[in-house]
Amino acid sequence: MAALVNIGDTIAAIATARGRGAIGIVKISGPDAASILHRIFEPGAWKGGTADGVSKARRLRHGWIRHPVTGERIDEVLASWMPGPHSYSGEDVAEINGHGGGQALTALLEAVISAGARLAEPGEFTRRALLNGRIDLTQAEAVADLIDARSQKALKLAGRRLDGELRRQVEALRQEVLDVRSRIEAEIDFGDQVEVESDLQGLAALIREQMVSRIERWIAQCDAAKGYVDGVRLAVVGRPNVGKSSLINRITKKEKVIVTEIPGTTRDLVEVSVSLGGMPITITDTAGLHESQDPVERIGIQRTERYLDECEMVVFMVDAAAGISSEDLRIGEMLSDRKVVVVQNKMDLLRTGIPPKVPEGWSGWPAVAISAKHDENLSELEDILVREIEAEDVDPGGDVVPNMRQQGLLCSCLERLNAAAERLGEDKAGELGSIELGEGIGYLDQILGRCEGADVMDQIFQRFCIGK
Ligand SMILES: Nc1nc2c(ncn2[C@@H]2O[C@H](COP(=O)(O)OP(=O)(O)OP(=O)(O)O)[C@@H](O)[C@H]2O)c(=O)[nH]1
Ligand SMILES: [Mg+2]
Repeated sequence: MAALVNIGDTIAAIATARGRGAIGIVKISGPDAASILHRIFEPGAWKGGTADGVSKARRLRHGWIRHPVTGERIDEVLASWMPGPHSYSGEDVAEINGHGGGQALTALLEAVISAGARLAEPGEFTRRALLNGRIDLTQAEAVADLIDARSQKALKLAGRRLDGELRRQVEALRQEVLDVRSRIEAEIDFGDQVEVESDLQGLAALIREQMVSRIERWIAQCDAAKGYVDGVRLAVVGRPNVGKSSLINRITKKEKVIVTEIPGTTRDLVEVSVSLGGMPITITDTAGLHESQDPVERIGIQRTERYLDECEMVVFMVDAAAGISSEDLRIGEMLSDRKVVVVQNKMDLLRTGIPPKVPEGWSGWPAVAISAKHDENLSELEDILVREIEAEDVDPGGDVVPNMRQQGLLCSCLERLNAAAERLGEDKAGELGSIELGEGIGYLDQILGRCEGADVMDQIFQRFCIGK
């Protein structure tokens, strides 16, 4: 990525997704974008068209791409060029709309590279937009978050950061912290003089009431949105043979995992991704929990137990027909501090149709009786899962919500601001308070992308796909 420090060259990449598709786009950005396009573009005999190539800015032009060395015609395309600074990267940009499909696009890209462009690094078009001042770091990150969005809500949250609103709010906060700092400095310098009223306590209160509370709200909103952004991990656990794998197959509507009447069928953790209520969910099938002598099964059980620490929610499945056993009670105890939904499976085998009463200790957990085999009550189960997951969610309304990186920096900033407020409450500790505030400002600067080293930027842009 070191090459990125130099943005003087011209880069190119396939901008559309890999695989079959009606249209695919190769994007070129840099000072030679137009000349590279002219070199390989042969205008079509369009009625009313001119033969001067794609000279008109921001107009699609029909034509052909020829390989600059072999002269071979590669694809029939629509091409355009957008002179900087009014382009995505802020540089001269050319775009070639060819036919989709891996081979056609690779051939197009190869022609562009042969004509003098360099293959772009991940996120390099966006990084150039940042370096050219067309967008700020919060907007650049919003682009990556938008592309990575796993739910409609995550998409909306990223969209709100795309227009720079977060930058404006963080900048406003930064200015307020800076103002407080200047006032402390003034106290330190002129504190002995009568004109300056000594009010370090008042400044501490101002930090707490105006700034700390705002950052805390941001952090809480990030936590609330986490499920929508990262997805929720959910494990299905229970004794062997209760029907855990059957449920996974029902929810995914595929024969994803092996189901047999032999207890101990599942040994590995098997993850599947589904969307419930617009939320991305990873459901994990696990090995049945019991005392096992089988060494392979025991490893599976250990993995299940470890995984419980990683997931946000547990579907605890029992066999309604067999009744609640002492093993179920043991598993229930193991789950006591988890977020649990109890599922009583195999209700089709219940002659009475009434599932066994759940033990006292489980009464805080929502319970539902289903038949995974006969597809009964599964939508009720899904409703309960969505409700339980959403119960954690606080709607941020129209607010901008920072992403995970920004949240981490806000947490660090919060610590420093709290420390500053504490210092200011102490006798003659104005200077220390000012240092803490300075560090807090440093974290806000990292959100804004100011004074970031190349390595930090590399890390941020590594998340991007090539061609963005
Ligand atoms: N009658 C009935 N049988 C079921 C139901 N769900 C699962 N079964 C059967 O119960 C047996 C075990 O099902 P699995 O889904 O493999 O159970 P599991 O909990 O994954 O078992 P392990 O992987 O061994 O822990 C299979 O024969 C299933 O067909 C149900 O709702 N009703
Ligand atoms: Mg299984």
